[in-house]
Amino acid sequence: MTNENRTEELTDGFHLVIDALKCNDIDTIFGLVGIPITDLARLAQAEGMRFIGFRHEQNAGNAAAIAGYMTQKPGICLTVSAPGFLNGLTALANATTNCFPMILISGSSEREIVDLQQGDYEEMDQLNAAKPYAKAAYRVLKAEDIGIGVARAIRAAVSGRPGGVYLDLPAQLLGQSLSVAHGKKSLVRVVDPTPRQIPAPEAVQRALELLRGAKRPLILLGKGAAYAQADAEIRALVETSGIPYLPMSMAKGLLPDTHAQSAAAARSFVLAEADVVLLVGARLNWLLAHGKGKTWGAPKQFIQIDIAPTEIDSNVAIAAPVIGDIGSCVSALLAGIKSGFNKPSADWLGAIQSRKEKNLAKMSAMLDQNPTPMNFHSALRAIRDVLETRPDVNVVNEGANTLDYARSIVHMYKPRKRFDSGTWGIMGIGMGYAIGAAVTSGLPVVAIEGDSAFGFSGMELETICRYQLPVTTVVFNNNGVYRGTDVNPTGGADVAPTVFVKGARYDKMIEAFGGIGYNVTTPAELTKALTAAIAAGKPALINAVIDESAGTESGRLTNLNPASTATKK
Ligand code: ADP
Ligand code: TZD
Repeated sequence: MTNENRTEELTDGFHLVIDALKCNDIDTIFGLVGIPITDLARLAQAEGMRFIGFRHEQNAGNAAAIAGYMTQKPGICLTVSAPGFLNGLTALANATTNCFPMILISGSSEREIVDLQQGDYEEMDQLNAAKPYAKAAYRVLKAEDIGIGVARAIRAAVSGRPGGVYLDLPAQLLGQSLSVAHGKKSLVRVVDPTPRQIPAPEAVQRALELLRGAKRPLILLGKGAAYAQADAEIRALVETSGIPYLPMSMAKGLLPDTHAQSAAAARSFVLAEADVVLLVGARLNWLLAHGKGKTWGAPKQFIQIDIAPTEIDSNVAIAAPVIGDIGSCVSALLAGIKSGFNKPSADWLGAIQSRKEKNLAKMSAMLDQNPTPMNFHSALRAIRDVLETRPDVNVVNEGANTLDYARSIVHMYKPRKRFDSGTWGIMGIGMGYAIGAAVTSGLPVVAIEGDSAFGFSGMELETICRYQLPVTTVVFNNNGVYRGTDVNPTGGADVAPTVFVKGARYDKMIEAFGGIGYNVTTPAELTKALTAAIAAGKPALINAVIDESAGTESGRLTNLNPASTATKK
């Protein structure tokens, strides 16, 4: 072939999607293949990206979301159209709710068929279905727009308040061709995707004045504070000011849970008694009793650091909003505190300390018991002690009692190592988060799971074994949802709505895929199994037999059950 008649070298939509992701340093896709995206997954792998294939899209989406939370880069989830997309949508909605950056990319049917509702294979108007549950949703129709579409999705996911973004890629787009030169030019590398947002000086002054006038100040750290990766500034603010702090569950470890200023063991006391509360990346939603009522005791004034201005006054009046990124806002407050601040009074700190000691004594009496069978406390004591020796381990946690007790018993020592049911209190994040955390960090994961919670994503044990991930799942097996002792009041053959098969052996499930299963009935056995499993760095599942009468309905959320507020006849 001579130079003159050589046809122009071509690329296509498949290549451009991969090129656009790689051009923005995205190196991993979590997904599940099928028409029309199988070749996209193959190509990603061929081009050196990691493709982690799941057994259900919701788990792939959860893995992507937690990867986004850990890295500040959007996690990518790839699915097929309609049902695959809908399976992934739960994870996208959960990511948006939790402010985690992720992008759900789904293949879709052609517009002309979808819009006339002519009944295509897996037909659905996915873009409009995604919109209410995503921070943003985009569709690309021309191959030359793939670069800009991916750039837009990335920026929407990570800038400002992070969230889930949907990117719709119709099958025909993937097959469209374009000259290599034109394709290359169409790629966009996103410059400064998470720009700093500096708080207004007067907002910082207002906050400092309030803090300086406080008699009983409190700092409340949320998962936004952990996400922001401003660990050193946050620690300096806490330590320089001397103000006691409370971590929300995913902010545990931002400072080590054993830190002297942690008021976690006196949580109810400080929430009720504080007069000025500084919220750092934490929303006053149901997890904080909406900032009012009995939990919060006497009236108080709030300072709120958040990147989203509309979060302010969402539940109660905020006296001093500080809008900006947490790193910049905390640095500004810290500078002010360094230039003059009286540490909290000995009265306030002493009152917290004595409440802490009282509660910790009560807790250690519970933890020291050794009932047979194990209860939540004795099993969690064993896990706490093993994890104390391995602060590098990522912890995933879901369930009702299993979540509530683990949150207060298992200490965290490093930031962004605890991943749990989060803002929705959702079940089903377990194996997706575990896989996402293992793949993203390359470090071991221990997933502490209620038996019901585990069931939502349990089939991903195969995925864990397939990729030989260092994930140890501990199933707190108490034979049911919350507990296993309910009975069918009619005496009929069906068991009660909360009851599962008694004495199930979840450890056998992982053995089916070549993983290591343990069945443990005592804290000593649990300690031994967990230590061995973490050290082996191989897929393992520990079936921990828990007293089936140990749990309470809905864990610590009994007050949210309608029956508890309904007028009793
Ligand atoms: P928690 O459940 O731990 O209380 P939330 O998810 O309710 O935490 O709150 C996280 C908050 O952090 C959100 O309001 C979000 O807008 C905010 N946020 C997230 N990232 C940043 C950041 N980099 N800078 C400032 N605020 C942030
Ligand atoms: N479905 C989804 C998606 N999320 C939920 N939160 C629930 C259902 C309701 N639910 C809870 O809030 S906790 C829970 C369910 C089903 C399971 C509790 O049982 P468990 O944990 O075995 O996981 P414990 O430790 O035995 O209480």
